[in-house]
Amino acid sequence: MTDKPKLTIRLCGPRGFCAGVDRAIQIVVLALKKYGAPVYVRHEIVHNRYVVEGLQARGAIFVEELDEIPMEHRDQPVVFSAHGVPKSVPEDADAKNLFYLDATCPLVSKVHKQAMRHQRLGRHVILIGHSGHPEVIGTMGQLPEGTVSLIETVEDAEKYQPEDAENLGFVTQTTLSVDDTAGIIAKLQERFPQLTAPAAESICYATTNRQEAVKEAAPGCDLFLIVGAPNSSNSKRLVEVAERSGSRHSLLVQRAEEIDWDNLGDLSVLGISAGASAPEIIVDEIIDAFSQRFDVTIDLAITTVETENFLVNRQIRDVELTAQDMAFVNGDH
Ligand code: 0JX
Ligand code: SF4
Repeated sequence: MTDKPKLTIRLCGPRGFCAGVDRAIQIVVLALKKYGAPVYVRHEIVHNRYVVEGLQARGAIFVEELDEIPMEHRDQPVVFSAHGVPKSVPEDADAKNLFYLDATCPLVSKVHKQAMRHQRLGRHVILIGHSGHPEVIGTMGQLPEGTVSLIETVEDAEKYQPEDAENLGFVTQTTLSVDDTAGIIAKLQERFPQLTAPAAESICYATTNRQEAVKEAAPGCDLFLIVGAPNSSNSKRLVEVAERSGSRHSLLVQRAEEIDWDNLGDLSVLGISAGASAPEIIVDEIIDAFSQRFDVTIDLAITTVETENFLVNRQIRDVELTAQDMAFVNGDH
């Protein structure tokens, strides 16, 4: 007999690392093995402190701009983060004679290509996304200034005044709310019936699947915890989805130690998921913390199984990872 209160945890699947995150972390680990420390990384490789600190411990140095790389280290590699970079960044790296490995997710690169395609075909590009996010900066930076307009909300879509309403094409950030984005696109299409969609959906499979699983699990939850960082767009969208889909409350949490146990309210059903940049080891840590205080039953809420896998850059495919490296790359260690 246990005197702990009963708690059902609805554990969503898919959750946590996506193929693009897995690949990006692998690129830094492989570069460290092949070229030795330090390896510079422009921007957080993915938006997660645990991952960043783990890589720092292995010899990675994080910078926001290439100028921060000291002269004496300019023969060491620099990795561009999973979120993508404006065209000016590889150009600047070439000008500085830096050796770079691009860890931009292939699905972000695909959006870049779609944006460039619109432009090549004479369309003004509308990018739906969040101002200031590195992916938005990267996608806008594929195109000459003045050829792309950022739309963040339905209100922006209502107010937008294009120069030529007959020649418009859109793309989106990969990590947006599927439902909010559909609303923005519907408004734009209503106003500009000639608006051309990208050849393939911009919101990626991982974003879509994680939102779908949270949607399914949320009704009847007293609380939904999303493991992720405050600067992680896809994780923040999961918090919104949980609340809109019927969880009484929803919170973003980076580590178990952040949980405010005295203010969780009455709990009998707890939903848990994790953003695409959140390692599974932190999900485990949080479940363990609940198990110490509650008599926990885990209900898996699996909506699909993902099999995507993206190859790393050619230059580092010859390097082998140990079991311990693999555990880190997969977020299990
Ligand atoms: O803030 P985002 O969701 O774009 O990035 P995060 O949290 O690092 O997730 C992984 C990278 C996603 C790129 O599309
Ligand atoms: Fe790629 Fe999507 Fe993962 Fe971003 S969230 S890294 S676009 S798979």
